[in-house]
Amino acid sequence: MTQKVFSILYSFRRCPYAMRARLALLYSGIVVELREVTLKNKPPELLQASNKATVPVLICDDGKMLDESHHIMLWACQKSDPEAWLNTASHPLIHDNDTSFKSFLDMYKYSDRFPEYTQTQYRDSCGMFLQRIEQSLQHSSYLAGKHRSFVDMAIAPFIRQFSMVEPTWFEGKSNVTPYPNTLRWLQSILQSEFFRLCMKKYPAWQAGDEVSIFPNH
Ligand SMILES: N[C@@H](CCC(=O)N[C@@H](CS)C(=O)NCC(=O)O)C(=O)O
Repeated sequence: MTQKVFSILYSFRRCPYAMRARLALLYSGIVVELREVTLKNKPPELLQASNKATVPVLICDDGKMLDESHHIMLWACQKSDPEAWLNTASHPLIHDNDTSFKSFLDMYKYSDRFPEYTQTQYRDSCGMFLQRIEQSLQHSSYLAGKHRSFVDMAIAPFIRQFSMVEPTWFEGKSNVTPYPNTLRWLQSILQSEFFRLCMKKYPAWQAGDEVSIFPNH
């Protein structure tokens, strides 16, 4: 009997890049072997596969290795794209998310490591990007129209991180919410069954462990 060979995803549950990769795999109906990584103690198999030493890394069933989350999303959608997500795969917001917004987000999250400015100043710097998201969502439920697509899934994990730095402020519990459309959009994604599946917990993997399958319904 031949054993089924799955693609292997090295992942870290809370990493926004790994999240977007898992979301795309889920959307495309691709089942993978998931190897949950501890970032402080990465398995040698991951380091051998990619010298970038970041997650996510996908070892495709044909042996190809992908170590950029955007490429993993594209690979999944090229296999199966029932809602035409690929139409928004080159959306300019994705590039800006991955470059300037991500840098400001890190400084906002870890403002104690960047004492040149205050946390609120870093939050304001993130605000330039958030305003664009907010505007895109003014007349539509999702970033590129009525339906969720590639651009929403590529960006939502990062906005989730932003929202978690000062949740009371973001959700408007202390005053008014600064980004009401973004809050509504984010909540609809985070509360979906789809996202819940993407966030299921897996124990840290090491060689010799039993295979863990993603998604695990
Ligand atoms: N450009 C990469 C970035 C991936 C990335 O930076 N992932 C972080 C975790 S969120 C990581 O693995 N960092 C390495 C480390 O913390 O040692 C991608 O899109 O996949």
